[in-house]
Formats: sequence, structure tokens, C-alpha cells
Amino acid sequence: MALKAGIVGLPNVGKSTLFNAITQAGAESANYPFCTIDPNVGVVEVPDERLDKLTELVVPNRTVPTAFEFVDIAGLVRGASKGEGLGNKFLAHIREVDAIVHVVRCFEDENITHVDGKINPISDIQTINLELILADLDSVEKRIERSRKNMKSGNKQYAQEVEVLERVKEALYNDMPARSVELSDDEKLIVRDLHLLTLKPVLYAANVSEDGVADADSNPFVQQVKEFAAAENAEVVPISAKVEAEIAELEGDDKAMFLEELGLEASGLDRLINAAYRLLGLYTYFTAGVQEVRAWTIRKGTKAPGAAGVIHTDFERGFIRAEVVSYDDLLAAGSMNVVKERGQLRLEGKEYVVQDGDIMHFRFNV
Ligand SMILES: Nc1nc2c(ncn2[C@@H]2O[C@H](COP(=O)(O)OP(=O)(O)O)[C@@H](O)[C@H]2O)c(=O)[nH]1
Ligand SMILES: [Mg+2]
Repeated sequence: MALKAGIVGLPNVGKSTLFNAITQAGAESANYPFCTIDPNVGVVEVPDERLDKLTELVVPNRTVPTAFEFVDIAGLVRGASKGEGLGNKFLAHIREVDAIVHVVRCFEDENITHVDGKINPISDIQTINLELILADLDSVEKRIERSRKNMKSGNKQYAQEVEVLERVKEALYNDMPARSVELSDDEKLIVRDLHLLTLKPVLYAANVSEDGVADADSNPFVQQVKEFAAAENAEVVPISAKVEAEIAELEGDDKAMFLEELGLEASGLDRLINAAYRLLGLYTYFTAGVQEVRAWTIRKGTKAPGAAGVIHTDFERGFIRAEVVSYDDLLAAGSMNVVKERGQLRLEGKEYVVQDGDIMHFRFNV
């Protein structure tokens, strides 16, 4: 399951700098066979304190975090929806990702040209959003036209389709993203078909200058972005791409010293990665044995057999039952034996919906 977050933004806002920092943090690609080999795609491991604690408890031969992919999507300029720059190619790349990290320039630097000549994060965001909205409007209008023709057959399904799509179109006309339209589950299915760009969840990465990174919240540009994002219920992660790129090259004590010099407690990258992971609607479950303690990624709402299938399709096909204990129960008990004594190891069947933090052991037969 290769879930992807795409990094978008205007030219010269720091997308590639951020992407390089993310990929330099380095993931053992052998552990993640699902990952694409492409210079613009990087694998990131998800930092998880629970995995560290489980490792201390079990002392396995190896520990493997879960991971997902970041894609550096270059080339968006004003007019992309009309074919400017990389135009449609760029938009096609966005269509393939599951969530969007929108990098916004909040740093000033005379040496780095801004495409519009001055720093204005809100206008930058709107420029990008407008291109996405225009592309979606195109898709929606085409589909409405088709559905109207099909309505003549008398099939009620098309009338409903037109009604829903008209609501989405109305929002787009008012410069609102498709995700702002409230839809029932049935309606979502209709809209999902169109793979709209503005339906994808978004978070904003406010790229601040290296000297302002410790106090990013008082940066007026960051404040503007936060206000804007609040209206869309979107998260903002202030980060200095340049600092992160420098941190990514350091290790151990050097890294700690550098962070201290900057007045930072931790790298902003971890926060960004975790925020993107949440944005993708993902849960983590664990397997914990002496060979390996490992984190696995599922979508919220996945049932036990589906979760087993993330490890191997055989596990899903031959699924019998799962032994499950919650992370909190295992941590409080201190060992699997105590968990069993306390009766906290549950046997769950095919209908069990896996929870974030579950520790699972699958019984299967193929
Ligand atoms: N001063 C400063 N420069 C930055 C920062 N982030 C990126 N840059 C510089 O801005 C330029 C464009 O960055 P790049 O990552 O290539 O932008 P992209 O076009 O969005 O991929 C490069 O020269 C970077 O070194 C930052 O936080 N502060
Ligand atoms: Mg770039």
C-alpha cells in the first residue's frame, strides 16, 4: 500500500529543499518494497514513540518503523490549468497523491527571487488553489454535461449525480475547494469518481527563515497562513526547510548541539511527517516478536483481515483470528505474560475493526 503525500507550492518556496531534507533522513528501502524508485519520490519513516517503547520491552533483533512516500511535485505556475508551465502534467502528478503538503514561503531573502516579486503567503496560496479549482471545475462541468445527457434515459441515478455535482460546481465557482462541500456517503462515492484535486486533504508547511525558526509563531506571515488555514480547518506546520536540510546531514551529538543553538527542542521534520500521516487518515498497528518489532500502516476503519493483508496477502486469505492487546494495556502490564494473566489478550474475528496502537498476532491457515 503506497500512500503518497505530494509537496506542492509556487517556484522558489523551498519544496525541493524540504524534500531533500525528508529523504536524507533516510529510510532503508529494502524494508519497504512497495516504494517507487523515482528521484522525485522519497520514503519517510514515521517516528513513533510507541515503537521505541515496544522495542525496550521486547528487545527484538530488529525494529522497523512504518513509512509512506513524499513526492516533490515541481512546476506549478499561474496558468497551469490552462497548460502554462508543465500544466496538465503537473496536475496529473497531483491527481496521484493521497494528500497535499502545500509549502508556503514565509522567509525573506533578497537573493531568492519570488515569482511575484514580494512575499505574500496568502496570495501565493490563492494562486495555487485557483489553478486546482479551475482544473476541477473543468472536470465537474464535463461530467455534468454527460450526466444531463444520460438523464434523458430516465435513470434517476443521473439526476442525483447532476444535483450533487452542481453543488460542487457552485463551491468551486466561489473559490472554495471541493472538500468544503458537505456530502453524504452516497454522494461522496459519486464525487470520488472524478478524482478532484481540491478534494484531497491539505496541510500548509510555512517555510520560515533560519533565524526566525525558534519563534516561528510570531512571524506575521505565519500568522496570516494560520488564519487562512483555520477557515478551511487545515493544519499549519511552521518549518525551516533550510535548517531541516542542514539538520538532516548531522547525527547524534552534533544534531543535538545544532538544535540547541537554534533554540529548538526537536526537528520540525518529525512534526511535519506526523501531521502528514494523520492527514492521510492513517492508523498504526504493531507486531511484536523477538525477531522483529514492527509498525504497520492501515487506513482508519480497516478490519482485521485487511490489516493482516498489509503484511502478506496469505495472512488475509487464510485469516482465522487475531490475538489483540492494546498498546496501553501491554505497556502497563510490562510483558505479554502479565497481559494474559490479566485477561487482556483478546481473540478477535473477521469483523474486528483494528484500532490505532493495537498489537496484533494473526492466526492464519493457507
Ligand atoms: N533563506 C532561505 N532560503 C531558502 C529557504 N528555503 C529554501 N531556500 C532557498 O530558496 C531557493 C529555492 O528553494 P527550492 O527548494 O529549490 O524551491 P522550490 O522551487 O520550491 O523547489 C534555494 O536557493 C533554497 O536554498 C529558507 O528557509 N531560507
Ligand atoms: Mg524544486
